[in-house]
Amino acid sequence: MTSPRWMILVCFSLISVFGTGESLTIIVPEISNEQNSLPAIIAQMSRAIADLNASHKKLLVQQSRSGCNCNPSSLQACYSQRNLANRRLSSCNSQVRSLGAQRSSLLRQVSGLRSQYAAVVKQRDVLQGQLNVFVRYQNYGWKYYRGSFYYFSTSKANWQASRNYCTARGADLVVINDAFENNFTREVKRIAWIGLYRSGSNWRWVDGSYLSSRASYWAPKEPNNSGNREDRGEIWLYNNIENWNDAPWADANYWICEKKV
Ligand code: MAN
Ligand code: CA
Repeated sequence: MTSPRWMILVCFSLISVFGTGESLTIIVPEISNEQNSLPAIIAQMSRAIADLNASHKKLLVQQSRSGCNCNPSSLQACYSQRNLANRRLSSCNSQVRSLGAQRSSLLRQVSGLRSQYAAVVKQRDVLQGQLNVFVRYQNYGWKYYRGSFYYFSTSKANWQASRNYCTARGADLVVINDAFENNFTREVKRIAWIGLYRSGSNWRWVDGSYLSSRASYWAPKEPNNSGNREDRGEIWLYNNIENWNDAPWADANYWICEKKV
């Protein structure tokens, strides 16, 4: 393209070479040529400007679609939106952390509740078992007293046969542990076998324990091992607190069974 500046430059060059006198005749046709082409140049430039405007518009559209506008006030709005978004994000993060902590605390609570549940189930089963025992002995007609069921026999047998009757029913001959139980068993008002036997020079109960002097209720002068053949304990002088006697195992007596529950 030929620009006016370029033409002026040509003019000065021609003047300097040929002098002002004769050179004008050469330059004038050149200028008039340039003048003729100006409208075309202007049209061309107008098209270029229109193209630029079009592409600028396009870019602006693209920019607005991309959600960002580059003019200062829009940028300011963008920054404040970004700051707001950052604040929301950090608040979200702290909520996530707090929820995580709540979750682990809840998980701990759940595992605690699980073990409590297991313990309660275990207790329930123990209680159910005890209840079953209660129902069974109640139905046999046994008497409940202070944690045990008792059976007072209505027939007589030797000590071992009496014991066998009790063990066949999940019980054993009575073990008398204290004054309450002693008084309760005296109510039989009969001579009756109890779970006491001589082992060498010691007296022992059928549960394996040794007779304690604190809970011993021999009648006066008993045990005397009369005839050197008395090796089992019986309720004898049942009207007295101190009522037991030692007697031969083969004697036929009533008996008392006990089942601890
Ligand atoms: C008397 C006392 C008792 C003994 C019986 C045996 O009653 O000597 O100690 O056991 O006889 O029959
Ligand atoms: Ca005796």
